[in-house]
Amino acid sequence: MFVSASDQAVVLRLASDKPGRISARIRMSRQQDAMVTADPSTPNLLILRGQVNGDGLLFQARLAGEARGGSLRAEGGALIAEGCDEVVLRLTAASNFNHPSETTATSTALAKCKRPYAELRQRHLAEHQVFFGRVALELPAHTEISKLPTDERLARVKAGDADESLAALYFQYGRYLLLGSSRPGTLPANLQGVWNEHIKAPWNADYHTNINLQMNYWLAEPTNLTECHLPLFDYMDALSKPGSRTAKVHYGAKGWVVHHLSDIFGYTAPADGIWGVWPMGAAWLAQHPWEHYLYTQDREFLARRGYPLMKGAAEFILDFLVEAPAGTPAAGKLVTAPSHSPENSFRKADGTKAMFTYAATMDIEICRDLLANCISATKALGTDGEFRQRCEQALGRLPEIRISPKTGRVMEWIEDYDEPEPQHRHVSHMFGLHPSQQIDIHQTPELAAAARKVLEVRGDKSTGWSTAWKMNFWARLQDPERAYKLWTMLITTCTLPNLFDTHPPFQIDGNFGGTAGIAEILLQSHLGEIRLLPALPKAWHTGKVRGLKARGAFEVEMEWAQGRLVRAGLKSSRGNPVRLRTAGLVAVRSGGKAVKTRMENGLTVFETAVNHSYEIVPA
Ligand code: FUC
Repeated sequence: MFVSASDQAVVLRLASDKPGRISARIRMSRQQDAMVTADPSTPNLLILRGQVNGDGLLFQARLAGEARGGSLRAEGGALIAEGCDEVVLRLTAASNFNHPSETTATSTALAKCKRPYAELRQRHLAEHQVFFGRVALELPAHTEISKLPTDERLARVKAGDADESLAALYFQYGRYLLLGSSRPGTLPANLQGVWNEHIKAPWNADYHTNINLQMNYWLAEPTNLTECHLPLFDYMDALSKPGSRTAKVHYGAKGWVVHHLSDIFGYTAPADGIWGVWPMGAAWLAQHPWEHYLYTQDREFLARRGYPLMKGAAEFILDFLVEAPAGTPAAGKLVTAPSHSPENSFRKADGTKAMFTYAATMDIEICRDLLANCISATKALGTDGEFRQRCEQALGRLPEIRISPKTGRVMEWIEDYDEPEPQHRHVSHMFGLHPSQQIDIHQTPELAAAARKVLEVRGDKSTGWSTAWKMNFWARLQDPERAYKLWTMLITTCTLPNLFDTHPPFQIDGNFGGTAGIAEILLQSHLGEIRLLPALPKAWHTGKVRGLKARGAFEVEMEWAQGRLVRAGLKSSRGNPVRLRTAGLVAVRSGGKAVKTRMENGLTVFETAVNHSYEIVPA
């Protein structure tokens, strides 16, 4: 059975090695809101027709059976196969969400996938492998264990046995899941990807934007699935319209805003509870088109799609920021208000619990990220000088990230409040460490040390996505064994037998965040540097990877043994210069010749040419 993107159908083949042995009663069903009938005008066709809750979206599925040998007939809402050599089933489905008619959509799709089974399968494989085959990862493997079924491997690891290549499988599975839930032209991956099994899904299988939706896409660029990122931009385009209405109605502001949850019907207003008053969703999402540009260097995309989304999000922020009054810790600075640090609370001086404040650290970090990215985008495009100036002025007036004199930790709020829940799963003020780069072990070591203290107190044990995020934090802090510990916790405490992440319940963000974390352990490329094997744990002492992407439009392969780089290959598709951070000195060659390098602050720097490959070996 396979789900074919090229033929937009689920295809299932039932066969036997002996003739005439396939007899089956084949049905379609849904718990509610749908009816199945055989289509009287077409042989061997079942149609499921339904409407969500009786008044929502219309949906339909068509199941067509085709038999070789024996007999096949539709009877009482089922297909009855008797004594067949083979039965092939083709299933198409659609709703009227993005089709004018679910009936036309399903019947057209069915008419299009008439090809023989073998051809459908071949087309499916060819299409899939274009994406999937770009990346290969090998970690220390035990051949016999690698052959065991995944649930058995997981059970062994949960019992404390080593199985490093399970991380490689998990990594590829994460890529597979993104490919299966975020192909160009579809909706982006929701909280369950596309694998929600409930009528009423946890959190409505929607798009939460205070971590979850963004985490779903952290792997898209580094793991070479840039096309899978595109549905997110379509979704952002769609949200930006209702989002600009919400900005106007709720804040009297220009631009567009999204609060902590959103859905495919354009929900952008505050929801759920007081933690819903978090107008930073669009500003955080706007990091994604910029990242897409950084990895691809596609200026056309930036000009046409990326920058307009970023600018709209920044216009809201520029209107939303207010000057903090005299006598406050941020007096004269531009701050967000109201503000809160996603879903966390603090204790006020009188001992009561509160959620609202102004200038929560994450807000300011998101604003800094967005404004800085907009400035870079206007420079890259050579446009919008006036807007750039507005961004520059605001950027210069944001409060700094503060370290608590009391605890030595990065402060989560503008004041040094006590925390009623010090181990809260959200670690929002670490946005500056990852996915942003305002806190860095090499470039801002004091902040990095203070971030470390935050993570120590937050603790390692948490829910699925939170564990995955912490894995990325420790990779950024270049602490290999701690990143590995978080990986081990992710796989042993937050993973279901089919490798789905569990919050609990099943939530796909942890899979995607964990996959991104594995990439982050192997390769980093923020702050204009490329870092090879920045957080390689002892257990992954020997391995190989190819096809990872680095910002600046580079593709990287690496081979390592006994924890040391043996060689790396780097393909430059846009001819950008490389600034390389490696554990020891390296030599660079291209086309059999030595490439001239220079050292700058411990980095190996060299120029590259468009579509040239470079070999990096320990000197
Ligand atoms: C955020 C998280 C929850 C959950 C939900 C879908 O609000 O705080 O833990 O993951 O999204």
